[in-house]
Amino acid sequence: MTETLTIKAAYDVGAIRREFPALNRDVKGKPLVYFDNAATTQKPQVVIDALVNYYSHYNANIHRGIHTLAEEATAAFEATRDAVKDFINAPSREEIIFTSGCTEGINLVAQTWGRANLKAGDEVIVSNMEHHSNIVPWYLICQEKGAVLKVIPIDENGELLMERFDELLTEKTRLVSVVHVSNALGTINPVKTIVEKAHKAGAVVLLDGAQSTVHLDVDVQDLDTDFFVFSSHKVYGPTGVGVLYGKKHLLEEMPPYQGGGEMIKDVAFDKITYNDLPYKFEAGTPNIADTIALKAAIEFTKEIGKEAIRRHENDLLSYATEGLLQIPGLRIIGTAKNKISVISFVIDKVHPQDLGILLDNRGVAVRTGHHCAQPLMDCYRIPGTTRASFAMYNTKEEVDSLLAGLQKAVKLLV
Ligand code: C6P
Repeated sequence: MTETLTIKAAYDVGAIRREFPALNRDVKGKPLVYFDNAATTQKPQVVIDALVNYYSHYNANIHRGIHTLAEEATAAFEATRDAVKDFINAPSREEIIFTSGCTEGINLVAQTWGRANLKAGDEVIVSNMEHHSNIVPWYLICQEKGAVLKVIPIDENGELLMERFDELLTEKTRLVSVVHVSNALGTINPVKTIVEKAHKAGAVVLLDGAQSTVHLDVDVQDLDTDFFVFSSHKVYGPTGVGVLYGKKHLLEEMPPYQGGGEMIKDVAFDKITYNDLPYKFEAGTPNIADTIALKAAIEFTKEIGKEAIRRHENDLLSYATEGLLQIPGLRIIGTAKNKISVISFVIDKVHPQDLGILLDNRGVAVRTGHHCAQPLMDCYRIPGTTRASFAMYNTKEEVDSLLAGLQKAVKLLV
């Protein structure tokens, strides 16, 4: 990055924006306002360059060849593992498993840890604000094993009812799997307390960090979580890569997930020895280019500084919340005290999809629908919301465009 120092000194959002080529484009003749960051963030030039550089200069398979290209590719791939280890403060690189994303990370734990440890009558606890990725894998394994899936309810503000969590925890609880930050509400959950309580009850904990990793400082040792998952594409990195962090003693005891090359030491038809961590869980040729480019995304974020980014995003959240509340008939869904920069809302007599289309006509990209969190929508008795989610490069002027678009839409539709 060329302008890092300027950015650091005064949070120069203009300089940050210049690093993201996609932000320059127009949509329907209007400058793009990209507020769908919780779905996926835009990519800075350094990430795009890392991809092009790999394919242009050292495209090779990793861990297999002894030729120069293979060694360069392996070194770059493994350097991302070290960068991720530091990014989430994991104790060791062996505990960082590359996956295709959050979804695969959770499925991996359900299919390996879950299959090995759950039996009939055991209990798994999730919450009412989970993404489908943190419901369906547990539903499947609980069905297979005869285990029971229990749900922590939420209140009207979108906060977990912690006293109900206390009641749900029993000696039968084997695992608690909750979202660190809700994608549909923005709520930051008290995950440290959840981990402490679950551990006291003898259960292990998985935290879904899909939405938290980009906004908060994640320290898996401080959280003391057993498993943590996130996706590269939500932290300014490429799609198709994710991370599963797991405590070493648990990963070592878990059976492999997929079988194939790389995850083995010795193969004979009557006996197979598995590879050491982390490779035991990385069968086949991985997503080399995108994993390498994830390191560029992490370094980019670190250079700007997560704290500065968070301050900027919080300003946008307050500014947008104030503005949205002036729109007639608008109700914010998710009013927790502790929130990240995600605002979901509904407007009386307006369907979120109509709103999404009208906003897109003005170049404003938001997400509409149930946000892959149908049980949460059922809880609020709504089919879906309109969601604006802010990233490091968004501006108050862009929020003004959203507000103007909403004012117009309400006049047209109500
Ligand atoms: N949420 C959203 O627009 P993947 O698809 O594996 O990268 O991430 C899944 C996932 C898991 N948990 C949470 C809390 C999430 O928000 C997501 C992805 C996107 O909100 C796409 S549905």
